[in-house]
Amino acid sequence: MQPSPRPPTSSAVSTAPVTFYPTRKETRSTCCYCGVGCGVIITSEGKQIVDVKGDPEHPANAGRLCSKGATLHLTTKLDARALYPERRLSRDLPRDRVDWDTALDHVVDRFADIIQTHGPDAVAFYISGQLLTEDYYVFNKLAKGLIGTNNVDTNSRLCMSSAVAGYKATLGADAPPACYEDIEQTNCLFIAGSNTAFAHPVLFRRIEDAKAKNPALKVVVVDPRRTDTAQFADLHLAILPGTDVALFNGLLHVMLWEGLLDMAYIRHHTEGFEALKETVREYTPKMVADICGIGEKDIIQAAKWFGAGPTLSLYCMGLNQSIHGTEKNAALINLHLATGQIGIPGAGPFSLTGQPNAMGGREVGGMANLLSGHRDLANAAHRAEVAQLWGIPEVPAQPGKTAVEMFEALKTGEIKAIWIACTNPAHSMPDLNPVLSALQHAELVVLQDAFNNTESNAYADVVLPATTWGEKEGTVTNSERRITRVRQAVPNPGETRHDWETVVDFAQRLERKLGKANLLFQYPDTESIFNEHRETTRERDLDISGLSYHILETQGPQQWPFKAGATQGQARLYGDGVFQTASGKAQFMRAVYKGTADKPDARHPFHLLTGRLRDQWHGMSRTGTLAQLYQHAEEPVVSMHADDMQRRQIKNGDIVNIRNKRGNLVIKVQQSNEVKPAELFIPMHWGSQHMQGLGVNALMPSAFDKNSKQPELKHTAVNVEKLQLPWQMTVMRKCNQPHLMADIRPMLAKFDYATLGLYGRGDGMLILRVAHKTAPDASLIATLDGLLGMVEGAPMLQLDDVKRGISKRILVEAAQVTGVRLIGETLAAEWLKQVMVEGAFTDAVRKWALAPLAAPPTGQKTRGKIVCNCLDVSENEIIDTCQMGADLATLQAKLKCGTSCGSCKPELLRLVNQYGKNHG
Ligand SMILES: Nc1nc2c(c(=O)[nH]1)N[C@H]1C(S)=C(S)[C@@H](COP(=O)(O)OP(=O)(O)OC[C@H]3O[C@@H](n4cnc5c(=O)[nH]c(N)nc54)[C@H](O)[C@@H]3O)O[C@H]1N2
Ligand SMILES: Nc1nc2c(c(=O)[nH]1)N[C@H]1C(S)=C(S)[C@@H](COP(=O)(O)OP(=O)(O)OC[C@H]3O[C@@H](n4cnc5c(=O)[nH]c(N)nc54)[C@H](O)[C@@H]3O)O[C@H]1N2
Ligand code: SF4
Ligand SMILES: [Mo]
Repeated sequence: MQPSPRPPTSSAVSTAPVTFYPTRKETRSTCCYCGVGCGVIITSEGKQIVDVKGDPEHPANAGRLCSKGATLHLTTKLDARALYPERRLSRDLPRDRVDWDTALDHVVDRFADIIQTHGPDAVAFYISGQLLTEDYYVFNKLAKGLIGTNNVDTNSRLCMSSAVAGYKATLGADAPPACYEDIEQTNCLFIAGSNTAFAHPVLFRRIEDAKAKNPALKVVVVDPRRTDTAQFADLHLAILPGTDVALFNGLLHVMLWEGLLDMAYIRHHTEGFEALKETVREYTPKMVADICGIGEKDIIQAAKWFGAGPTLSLYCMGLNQSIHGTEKNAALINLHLATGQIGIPGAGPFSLTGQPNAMGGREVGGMANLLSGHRDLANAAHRAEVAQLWGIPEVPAQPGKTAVEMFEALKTGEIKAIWIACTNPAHSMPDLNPVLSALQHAELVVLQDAFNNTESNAYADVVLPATTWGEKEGTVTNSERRITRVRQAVPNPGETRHDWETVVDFAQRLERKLGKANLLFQYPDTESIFNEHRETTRERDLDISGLSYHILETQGPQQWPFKAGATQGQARLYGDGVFQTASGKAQFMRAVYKGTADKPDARHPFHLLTGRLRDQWHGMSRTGTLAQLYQHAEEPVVSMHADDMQRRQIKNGDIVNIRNKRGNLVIKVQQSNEVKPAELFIPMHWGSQHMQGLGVNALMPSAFDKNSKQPELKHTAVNVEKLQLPWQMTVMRKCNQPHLMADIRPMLAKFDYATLGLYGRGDGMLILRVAHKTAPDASLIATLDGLLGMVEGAPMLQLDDVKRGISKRILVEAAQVTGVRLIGETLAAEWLKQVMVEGAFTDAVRKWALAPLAAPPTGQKTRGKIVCNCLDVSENEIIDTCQMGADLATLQAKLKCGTSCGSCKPELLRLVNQYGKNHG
């Protein structure tokens, strides 16, 4: 779809929704992806969102969007949406469409029955950092306030809980002290376990700008992989996985030795330094270099830059997702405290949040160990305060189950019913096999999701369809503590309901059923929920008692704290050196290096790392519906170093089995110099919706940090074995049938290797790639041909050479190639993909289709992956131009790549460095 022409910009009050002419409306809201929290302006016509652009007035992005945010309007088709409530009465029956009353009364009856028979801890809620603050608030109150269980945990346990624990252990409260503007004011950016170029792209644009303006700015990146972020750095510390604590202790050791610490700050504002000194004494550069697998000189260099400051640390899952994630966080915060680099411009430990409202979830205390307003469940006074605010006798003291524990308890039957909202645990939890068996054996699984194309959907007894981006009202908080309004641009599609409405409706029904007075859930709108939440923050570190929807409407997004009487929020915290601890002093934490849960051994010689792709979002229920977003990384692959490939006689594109004691994964190999020898990388996004098997989480350990309970989703040890799967098939089909992908999906499991995805622009095409030990049953292929509409009588060219095992089918409709099915050698697939993108049925295609040859006609060039998705510029075009001596500016001028959203800029720079004239 082409973006529609834009109406003239308005001079009206900037933060209010603006209407231009009757059919077209502009609505200010936020991007629903990452924690940068970019403001967007949605253009809609009636029920349809037709365009999106960055909000120039939003402080997080000043009008910018990344490749995901800029394509949000193209992801609003309804094909993959959950639009109606569904229910099944028993596991062997399919789900039927039912009305809301039937669905909710069913869940109420089942919950009430289980609670009355087995007690409130037999039910659980597993929710999400992608819910809005108001949604989150009512879920939390439903569990802890009405039902009386603390079994409410969220996917933030897989994401931010080590950051929370790290902040609390050192600074006394869960508050990121810095803000985005610090990027422009710092002299040393210390980026640890964060691939900002991919995961927080608009922030990375600010980093590029800051570096351009201030060449003295040093960027240090700590990441085992040579990511685009790492390649941008002045210094890349490619540590061995899991060794961050040793590195941070080593940096402190050097800074102590070099006299780079702020002893006055340590004396006046901290406690515990003497003990920490004891710990870091042994972390000499030599010892740290050995543990981390890096050079001593680099450790000393990093320490000097960090010590000189001002230093801003940006960190994310490389620190949090670890069995000692809390220590990794605290050891880094120690460095800021010891150098006094906190509370001043350009400095501070800044944990980047992943999900758009990870922060909001923490604010309302929507986790098994937290309570509203950054309170602790373990604290009796906090429990009493919340009980009073809610007007109930008490909040239960028994701690709830955290994510991993919750699914374990579901498996043993201790928890009988689970309500999952806005997350897809059948894809994103570690060690998936037991998780799936838990879902399989649960008495009741309720799934509240906006989409149907998720792994968890198959396990749901009840589906409650939710509104999503562009359809919801409420607020979210981004990484820098900034609260923004989320606004509804178009009416609810189908019978979808807002998440908070579903919870409130359910709660009122449950109150009646349990014979309780109908008082706890009286909310006419999200504003009334926000106002109650606001009350819980009064006098707390995140105090927003001065904030209101009205202020957000008229003055735009605001940072917390925002106390009563204030005219604005606070950009930085702890400027006064007073912390939220009993003594008012920050606490150094003695962090000791402990390594990873799984350690490579002779049978599992590889470190396997996981992380994100630039253009996909988690389980891909939204991004996976848009062909364009597959162009940068088209199919699941494992990245492997050339030395390992050579040693094991593996070629690019070979299929391997990756295995450990928990499970296996059959996947294609891609040679990569981003990983070191003995290191592999697999993106977290691909699951059973896109490939045979469960994806990488079949292999990941559920071992977690004992403090934060966050599992080690970043690392495991595996073996790799090359597979011989000689029977191969590639299918490509223009996507003019909305349900084709869903129809083909169940076939993936029938092959030894299979992947399913999209490609191209506009509606694009579907691509199915299959490999199998021997030729599969003919009926399977016949079924597939039927789904594709590539059967006898269809307008297609067909060639079957049984002896060679080659079968070709080319579907030609209105002089366009709209379908390809190749069996046998699939060498021509890349060329035919390009033919399909361009559409035209040519003589070359006709000749090839009727010849018993597999290879494409000579002289055909493939484009390679699309690096610039906005302007459709491919890697091969960029490399060719680089080889003619182009620098970044010339590339941008000639090919226009990197001139729109800028998400590809780090990669362009890397290609210039790799292939440019001066670099050979
Ligand atoms: N495109 C895109 N952006 C996203 C998301 C998405 O799905 N897609 N998801 C959002 C969410 S919820 C989150 S939490 C963030 C995550 O954002 P990031 O944490 O930046 O992303 P990841 O790729 O998961 O992991 C970051 C890096 O950690 C490295 N790493 C692995 N082990 C270690 C280690 O032991 N030490 C160190 N120092 N590094 C290690 C990996 O190599 C990887 O490059 O992204 C957010 N943004
Ligand atoms: N191996 C490995 N595993 C990981 C990670 C990793 O780095 N490596 N990262 C972990 C991290 S940090 C995270 S955050 C998790 C993310 O894992 P998940 O939370 O499972 O990821 P999503 O696919 O974003 O799930 C969000 C779900 O909410 C639905 N949805 C979207 N909008 C709405 C809405 O408005 N309302 C409702 N009710 N539903 C909606 C979507 O369709 C989708 O099914 O994965 C974790 N798992
Ligand atoms: S950086 Fe991209 S994904 Fe993140 S909020 Fe901004 S536009 Fe959305
Ligand atoms: Mo996350």
